[in-house]
Amino acid sequence: MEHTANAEFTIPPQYKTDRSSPARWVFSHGLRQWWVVLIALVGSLGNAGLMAVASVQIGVAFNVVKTHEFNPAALREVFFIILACGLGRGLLQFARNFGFEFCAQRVERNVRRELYASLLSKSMTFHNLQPVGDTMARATNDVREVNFLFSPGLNMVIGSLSFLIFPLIAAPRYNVALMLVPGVFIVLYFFALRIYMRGLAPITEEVRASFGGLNIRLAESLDGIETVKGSAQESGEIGLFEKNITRYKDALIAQGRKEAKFLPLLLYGVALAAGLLHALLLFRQGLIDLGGVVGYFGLLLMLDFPTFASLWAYSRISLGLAGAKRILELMNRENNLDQNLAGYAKPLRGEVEFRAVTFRYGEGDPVLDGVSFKVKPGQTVAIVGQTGAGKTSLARLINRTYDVNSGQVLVDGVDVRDWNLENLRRTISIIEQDIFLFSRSIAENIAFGKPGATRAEIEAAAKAAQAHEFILTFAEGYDTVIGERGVTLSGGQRQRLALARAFLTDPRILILDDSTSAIDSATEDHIQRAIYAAARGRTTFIITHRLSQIRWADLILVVRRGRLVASGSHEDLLRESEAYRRIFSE
Ligand code: M5T
Ligand code: MG
Repeated sequence: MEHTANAEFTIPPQYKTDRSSPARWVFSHGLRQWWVVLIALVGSLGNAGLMAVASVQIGVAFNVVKTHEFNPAALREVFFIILACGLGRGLLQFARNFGFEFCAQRVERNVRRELYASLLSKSMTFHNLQPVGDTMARATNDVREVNFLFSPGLNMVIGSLSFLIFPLIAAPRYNVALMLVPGVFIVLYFFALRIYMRGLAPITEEVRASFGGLNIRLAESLDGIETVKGSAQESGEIGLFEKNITRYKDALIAQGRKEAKFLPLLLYGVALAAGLLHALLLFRQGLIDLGGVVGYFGLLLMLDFPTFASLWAYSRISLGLAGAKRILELMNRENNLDQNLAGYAKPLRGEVEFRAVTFRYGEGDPVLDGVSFKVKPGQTVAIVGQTGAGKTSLARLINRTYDVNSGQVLVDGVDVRDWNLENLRRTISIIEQDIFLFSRSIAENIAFGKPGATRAEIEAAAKAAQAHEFILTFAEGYDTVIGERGVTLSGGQRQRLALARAFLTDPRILILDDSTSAIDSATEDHIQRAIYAAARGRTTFIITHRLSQIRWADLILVVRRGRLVASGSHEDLLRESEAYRRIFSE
């Protein structure tokens, strides 16, 4: 079993949705918009009803014209009814389209919100395993498919289903027997639809999945564009991309082929012919009049809407459900959230202890094995060791980015798993090996952990972190937006911004993962001073190769292949540890 910190922060849900199946989930979102859906339903049914009335009236008009003595009053009446039906239908169609469109847009927004909140609450293990490109495809296009499911999907489906039932309802007006053809049509229609939808589901799922695959590749090669170019692999990457687009194209063609074989198209033609024949036979027997034949045929023509609209409307539904399935799959993965709200939440002093900690990523070999040490509040600890020794991993266990597999990590004598997670993380700052900056202004980047910090606070933090000077070299100073107009920062500058961030949030425990940066001596001096200032008054872990930093640490931990091979002060270790001496002789 994998031990990871699933406990992240819950963002209060906007409302509860039923995540047990894609259809139910979509339904539970749609139901939230019940009043627009109601408008849309009234629009759909009303529109179809008025269409039926108009068809019947055409039959009436036929009878009026056919009789020998001309009756202008009767004809006028028919005219006004048909006119009223036409105007009424215009309004009702508007209500239907508006209702479904409105519903679709609101559902899309709510789905986005739900998915985003869910993604932010996932553990690091989840994000490490889940390709960004795939997540992006789900968060953008699959969400869009859910929108299309409502409009035009459900709009056309419900609109056309209304057209399906009115011929059946209105036929007995002429003769009960005339229910036969529309009745049989409906039964066969649903039967054919069921088979069609079943065949379509795997195809639309493949359409969505291949699109996801396409995005994974795209995101990865753009993300790694420097590597791709640096090793002249452009044509190889294009070849791989080609494979992905071809797969997507094939899926779409399969969908088109399936749609083309849609059976109701055939049924419709047969129904029209059979219905007309049936009506004419009844006419011959004197059971209905000629106006009846015309009116009835007009009713049968209504079946063309369900037939033709369903050709693509049901693909929209199918694609929407396939999209919903992928979104749900993402949200439902790993939902055993345990953020331990009831957990320990006292102010943190900064004592850290590892007790026989063993840790591995996933099912791999142990990355840390039997690590034990204890740090008093306010001490500065240097973690040294060769690359891949497990230094970064060790640091990540302290704030529960990951959980141990066995043993314990204690902060202030309390197992980190018993801490209220938000409380724990708020007072522990990790400055990662590669520092991420948002495409926002420098000031906003510094204030990231403390929204609402004043400019004076931000500047004070930047000064303490030795960042003030270089920030002022930018034309717009603190308002310089990173990533805009080519503004990027060097490794050393990033590090000082991250330190400024830490000064501002004033954590009790500061972890600085600095093992790979190689910096010129002037900058080194700046950073040295910044770190020294940052370490004062808090427990500080520094992962570094720089002797100058290691020297003044209160405690040095020497990690080798996941094991703690020595610990103590610089002098002690120089005297006692062969492994420690070796690090400096390299
Ligand atoms: C220790 C493995 C890595 C190495 C070992 C971060 C990370 C690491 N590993 C994973 O399998 N998955 C991961 O997400 O764990 O790695 P580390 O802790 O990053 O080592 P380090 O910080 O001491 O190395 P460095 O190069 O930063 O000095 O076997 O494969
Ligand atoms: Mg590292």
